[in-house]
Parts: sequence; C-alpha cells; structure tokens
Amino acid sequence: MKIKRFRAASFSDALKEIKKTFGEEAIILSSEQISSDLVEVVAAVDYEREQSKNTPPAREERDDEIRHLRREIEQLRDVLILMRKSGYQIRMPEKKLSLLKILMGASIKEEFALRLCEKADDIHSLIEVLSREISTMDIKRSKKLVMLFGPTGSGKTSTVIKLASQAIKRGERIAIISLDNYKIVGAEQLRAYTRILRIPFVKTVDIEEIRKTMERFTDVDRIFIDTAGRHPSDERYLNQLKTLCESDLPLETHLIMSASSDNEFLMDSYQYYKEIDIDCLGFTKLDEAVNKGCIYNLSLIYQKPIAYITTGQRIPQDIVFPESKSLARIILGYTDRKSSMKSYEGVDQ
Ligand SMILES: Nc1nc2c(ncn2[C@@H]2O[C@H](COP(=O)(O)OP(=O)(O)O)[C@@H](O)[C@H]2O)c(=O)[nH]1
Ligand SMILES: [Mg+2]
Repeated sequence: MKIKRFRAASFSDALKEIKKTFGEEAIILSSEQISSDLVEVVAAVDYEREQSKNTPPAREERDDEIRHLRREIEQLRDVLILMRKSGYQIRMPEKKLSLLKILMGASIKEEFALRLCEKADDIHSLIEVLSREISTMDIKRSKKLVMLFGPTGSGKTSTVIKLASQAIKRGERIAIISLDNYKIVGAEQLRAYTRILRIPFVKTVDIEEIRKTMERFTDVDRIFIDTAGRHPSDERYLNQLKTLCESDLPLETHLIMSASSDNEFLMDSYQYYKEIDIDCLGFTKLDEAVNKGCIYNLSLIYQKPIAYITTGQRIPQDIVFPESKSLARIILGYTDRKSSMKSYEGVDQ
C-alpha cells in the first residue's frame, strides 16, 4: 500500500490530483480544510489491486461538462462516505460551516452542499453561485407541442390549465390534448376547464391522433398535452413517453415534480426518467414544501432548466416563472417574507 498527502485549493482539486496519481482505486484516509483556500487529503492505494484491475471503458455521454460535474459529485460523495465510516468530522472555517448548515437545512444533499461551500464565502456569494448553477427557461419560446409528465398526483393537470390560461392571457391560441385514459376525473376536470376557456380539447392515447390534431388546428399556437400519472418505474408508461419523444412531432417535454415529495423518492426517480428526452423541469406545491433544496438537487442531476414553479391550488394564478437569482433565494428560503407564499408572487412574474 502506498500513502500520500495531497494539498490543494479545494476538495475537488485534491480529488482530481489523487485520481490522477493513484487512479480510481484510491481510498481517502482523512481530509481537512486547513484554511479557506487550502485543503489536505490523505489518500492511499493498494498497488497490487491497482495493477491487476481492468479499467472499464468510460461510459459514453454526450456532454463533457455534465460528465465532469457528475464525476466531481460522485467523488465528493465517496469522500463523505469514507469520512463518516472513519468517524471523521467535517472541519472548515466557521463562516463556511454556517453556509453548510443553511444548505443542508434547505435539504440540499451533503455532497452538493460541500461543493457549493467551496465556491462561496458568504450568503450573497452563495446566492450568486447557486443562481449561476441553475438555469431557467422561457416558456414563451416553447415548441408547438408541450407535454407534461411525471409521478402520480404531482400536479400535471392543474399545471396544464395554469399554463394554458397564462398563454391565452398572452394572446396565444391554445388547444389541449389529454393522454390520460386512466384517471377519468382528471380528464373530465380538464375538459370542464377547456369549456370555460373555450379552447379545443381532444382525448386520445394515439400518436397518429396527436399528429392529426396538430394538422387540424393549424391556427393554434400551442397544444398542451396532459399525461396520466404513474410511478416512475412503470415501464409501459415510460415506453409510451419514449415513443412519443422519438417521433418526429415538434414536442417539448416538461417533467413535473412536487417539491413537497420525499427528497429520496425524487432523487431515485432520476434512474427512470433519465431515459426520457426531457427539455425542462417544473416544480409544484412549493407552498406545501418544508424545504426547497430538492429544486437544486434535481436541477443538478438532471442538468435541465427550470421553467416554472407552482405555489398553490388556485387555478390559474398560482404559478410563477422566476429567473435564476430569485429561484436561488427561494431554494435557500431567503425570500423577503420568508414563510408567506405571497412572497413568490412578487418574484419576476
Ligand atoms: N398545495 C398545492 N396543491 C397543488 C398544486 N398543484 C396541484 N395541486 C393539487 O395536487 C392535487 C393533484 O393535482 P393534479 O393536477 O390532479 O395532479 P396530476 O395527477 O399530476 O394531474 C390536486 O388536489 C391539486 O389541487 C400546488 O402548487 N400547490
Ligand atoms: Mg392528472
């Protein structure tokens, strides 16, 4: 076994150096933040194992940057696991520790929180860093077909109505398609709203029917597609969505997740939803969510922009389109009137 001490400006840099010197088999024996810009990590490698191992080929991924980010986060998670196993306490300057507490208090995953702490010195720079890492999307520039999908009860049908109403307000001509042949109440609720809004409504499960609807409504600017809610692991549901995404339809996909859901459930769902070609994320039920860190956690693992958040059951008003700095504040609980949902209404409508 070979042991070496590494010093670097950040944990990520130290880990990069360790991987470069010792390879993937390196283990971390200890790590310490010595000052705000110096960390020390002691790593070891078992040379026999190192020499005999066959390095598996790196998984192909389109975007280099995403691959790099994921790797960095995985490495940090490995460090944390090893540190915990050896009873190691995180030691860092008081200022950084208080940022770590804020982040973890918001339910941001520990390895993500540590990464953010490396880049920020106070709450203002933390908001800056966070806002640079989350991107948002202007739904005014959406494609003609906008499909919402996600877990059962996440708020898809309500959000379709909210988005349709907003688009009508902007002067767009709208139609709605329901692919929900499962929840009769859901489709009927949607039909009732389309009557009130006086917009065309089609209920189908067939891609060809979607195509025909699109061709029939040539004067329509946007067609919102509501889908049935299913558990993320439901293979038939995923295959139906995949088929739609792989078609030549001008389709934009929005993954709708409730911010009040269990953080682990939301994180786990990634292993299923990553199969789908997702364009953006929409978060619902911010009014019921105790912590909002899941918004950051998910935007980081999906690497997709956030298009909107919904803040209550009232249709159509409880939806906002924050830009990234406001979103960063919301995630950290640093809105002007912290506990009041009204605070979101002032955010970049
Ligand atoms: N508190 C709160 N409830 C919401 C929000 N969005 C949707 N809901 C409620 O969540 C429940 C499920 O919503 P629905 O749109 O039917 O979900 P779907 O199954 O994904 O279509 C309904 O009772 C909605 O009123 C929100 O932003 N806040
Ligand atoms: Mg529904």
